[in-house]
Amino acid sequence: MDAYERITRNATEVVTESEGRELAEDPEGKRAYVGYEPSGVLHIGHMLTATKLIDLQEAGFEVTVLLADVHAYLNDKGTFEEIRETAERMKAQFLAYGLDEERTEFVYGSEFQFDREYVLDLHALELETTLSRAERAMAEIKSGDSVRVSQAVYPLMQALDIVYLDVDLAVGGMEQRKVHMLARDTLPGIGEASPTCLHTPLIADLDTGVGKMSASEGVSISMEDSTADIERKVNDAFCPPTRDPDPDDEGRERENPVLQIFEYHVFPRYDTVVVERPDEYGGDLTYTDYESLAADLDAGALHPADAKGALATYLDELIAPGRAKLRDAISDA
Ligand code: NAL
Repeated sequence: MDAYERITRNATEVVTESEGRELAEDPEGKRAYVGYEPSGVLHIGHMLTATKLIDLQEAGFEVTVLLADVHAYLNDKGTFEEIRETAERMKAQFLAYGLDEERTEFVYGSEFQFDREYVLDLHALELETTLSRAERAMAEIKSGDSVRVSQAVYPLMQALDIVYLDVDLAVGGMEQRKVHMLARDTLPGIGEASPTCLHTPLIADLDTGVGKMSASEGVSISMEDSTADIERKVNDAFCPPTRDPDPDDEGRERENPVLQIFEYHVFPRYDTVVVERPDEYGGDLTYTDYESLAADLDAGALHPADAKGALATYLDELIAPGRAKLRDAISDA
């Protein structure tokens, strides 16, 4: 796999493609960054961007993980003390998930976001940006029903962070795209370059295949889940035996979350995936790429129940180290 392919595999888009290709020419020592509002427990959305960070590290990138404590505060996620405590737990879980410790730097937003120079740049960006643009950028990120002034400042700080952390590539889920586009459009107005951005897909709710999986609604997977929780959730997941689940299901784009998790979480981390089956049902199936597994499910050669059994086993193995860290953190507290 060449560097560009590794950098962009499973990504929904790189903005722009030519900028991405330029980075891929010599990725060694380049810096990618991603930010998270600390929440304590890693869920499957965090794990999806983390898998992309692992790809980037394998391609030669250094990674900065921004523990966005001030952003979490501005988005009404608690007091600074509460946010800080959950951030420390998150850090341990990221490393347990497989980020390369040598190539990962964790930074708290509050380490630099109160500096005079930063605050002055922030005010300059506030002058550059209309309130409605800031509000639109936050549509898929903000919590609560009403928009606070803090939530309009939030995307501007996210844009500025890209400058202050001196990164070559900003990574995030597709829900971050409007913030990144705002950054690309407004940063030149304060004399800074537009950042190159890479966006990962959103995964459908496990139980319905509709919408995006999030910690707040629908069924999600997190590092808090026991092996039994994972088995139950995966077993109950929406997984029709064909890739076009319901042709009459007009207007509702239902995805197959079981296949999505194989594609975005399992295959990037395993060279071969084995679906165990008793001999009377044909014996074990071995796959080296996602497409063959999906094709078998489509063709009826792989039963959804067998696919789910294998998925639960692999997912459990992926989260086990992070789950152990979480237990340590909670028993220390
Ligand atoms: C992500 C977040 C906050 C600040 C950032 C700064 C730079 C790059 C990424 C960042 C958190 C993100 C979320 N908006 O929704 O969790």
